Amino acid sequence: MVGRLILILGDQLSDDLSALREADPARDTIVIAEVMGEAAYVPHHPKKIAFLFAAMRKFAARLEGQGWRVLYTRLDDPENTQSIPGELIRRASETGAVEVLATEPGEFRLIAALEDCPIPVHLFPDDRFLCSHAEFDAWAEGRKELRMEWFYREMRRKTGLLMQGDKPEGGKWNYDHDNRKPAPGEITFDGPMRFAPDETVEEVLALVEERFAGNFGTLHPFWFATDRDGALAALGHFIANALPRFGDYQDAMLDENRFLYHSVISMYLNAGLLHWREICAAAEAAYRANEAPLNAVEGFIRQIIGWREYMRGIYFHEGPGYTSMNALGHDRKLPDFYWTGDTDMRCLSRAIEQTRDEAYAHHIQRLMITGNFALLAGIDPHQVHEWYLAVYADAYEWVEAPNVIGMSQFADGGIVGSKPYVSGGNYIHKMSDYCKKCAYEIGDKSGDKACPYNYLYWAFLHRHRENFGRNPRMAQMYRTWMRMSEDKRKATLDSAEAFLGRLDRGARV
Ligand code: FAD
Ligand code: DLZ
Repeated sequence: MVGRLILILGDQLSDDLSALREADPARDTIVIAEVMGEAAYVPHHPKKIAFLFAAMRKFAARLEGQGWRVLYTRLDDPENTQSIPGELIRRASETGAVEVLATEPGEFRLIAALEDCPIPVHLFPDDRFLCSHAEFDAWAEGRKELRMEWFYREMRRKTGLLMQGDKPEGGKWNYDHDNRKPAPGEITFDGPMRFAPDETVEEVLALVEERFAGNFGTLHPFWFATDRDGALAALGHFIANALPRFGDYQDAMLDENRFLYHSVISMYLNAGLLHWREICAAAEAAYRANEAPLNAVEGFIRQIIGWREYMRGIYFHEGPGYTSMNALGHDRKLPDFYWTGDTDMRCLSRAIEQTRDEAYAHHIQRLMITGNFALLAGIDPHQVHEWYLAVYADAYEWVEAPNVIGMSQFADGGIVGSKPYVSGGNYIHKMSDYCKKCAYEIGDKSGDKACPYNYLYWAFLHRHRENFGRNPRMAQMYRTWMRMSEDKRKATLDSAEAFLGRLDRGARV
């Protein structure tokens, strides 16, 4: 019988992959390939590239150890065609294979490329997720609004996680109102588990250093896990040391602490080194053993079976046009400081610096610092999307795009959110200590020294009054705006205009 090729992509590094289940080790050949087509379609952070290449090399060795025949292409292999379809064609001619089995990729771009491949590629559903496309579509069918909370309750029922029969544990589905404490003075968690580079990682670091030196992001020190055992250890470290306080300080931010009580496992989960079920089971077990409170465990599980699954559902439900949506008509260029951190706004410079150093920022930094600023300043959402896709180690379009185009930039016109996530500086001041070291004055609402978030916030509401003026969830803010004196409103709008002018001229802000 003629053998087939089994394609495994860089974010499909799971033993229990649908394409692998279909394969026969006696006749099929696995193809794994480091290619510029994937490594350069956006300028990925060097840590993200190194993480994936090292994890791909180790996963290939693991499969070989299990008895699979693996054809692995290294980036610097002279025969490398530098694209996934190109490698499939090359490997097919080497092996005589006439078809390819693959698990569905997480980006429409690559799905289309595989569909156009001259060799037939059979795509199997990516069932490493809890909710299939068909199940999400059925849930969405006929609903006026696709709100995450309702979807999440379905997923709780489906999994039985934190359930007492058909009732939610503790009587409530969602403990979010307990999860908004500002940053405490002292953090008792010293951050994610760090892994010293081994020989495979060192080899990849040298390659990435040579080939991707111009990309935004620092490669060293490189501390990510690059195999399943490491990822499991990092998960255990979080569950034992940080989960109990995850809920309380989920929305907090600190100038000197990059991780607070966050798990920092998204890059492992999204690459396939961890599975949602084992993560949620570990969190639930900590609750049942009285080692973590309900607000923390519910909040954490909600991120994974709620937000994560919901975002993927939205991406595939909305289709390839989603990333081009621009409901608010924003067209300003992404400021250069997103690539340097060179801004006097302390919160932005710190969030961007840590993104540069770690290929990581936690949710509130992504949403309320970099995302909030881009939305208030009217930046082109496609440029914002490409930035997020490039700079974070956990970024793939299926999860990044609904978070950016939908949740953060409201460019989808309200598919993900019922109102835009915008705030003035006061929210940042309340939830962080950035403002203490900022060159701008958080208490000033207009003028050269005022925190730009303050006046940009009102200018955004004013600019989009036709869109949001009748939104009941925003009525209070519009009433506050209209109660301000005309002089105050004018000073606010003038400050915003002057600031945006400076931004457009490329002046330091
Ligand atoms: P924790 O705070 O410890 O949360 C636990 C897990 O829950 C995460 O590991 C992640 O798997 C999941 N999760 C939490 N929130 C979300 C969410 N909104 N959507 C999907 N999963 C979620 N997450 C990505 O995985 N990839 C992205 O490219 C990405 N881009 C984002 C862009 C913006 C503008 C925003 C606002 C959020 C984005 N997120 C993205 C969601 C979230 O910020 C990250 O999942 C989280 O910061 C990862 O860090 P952590 O592992 O420490 O998460
Ligand atoms: C992100 C990424 C990078 C940087 N490099 C590769 C690669 O060389 N080979 C590969 O198979 N996958 C890579 N990936 C992950 C893919 O881009 C990812 O599979 C698609 O974007 C679909 O989610």
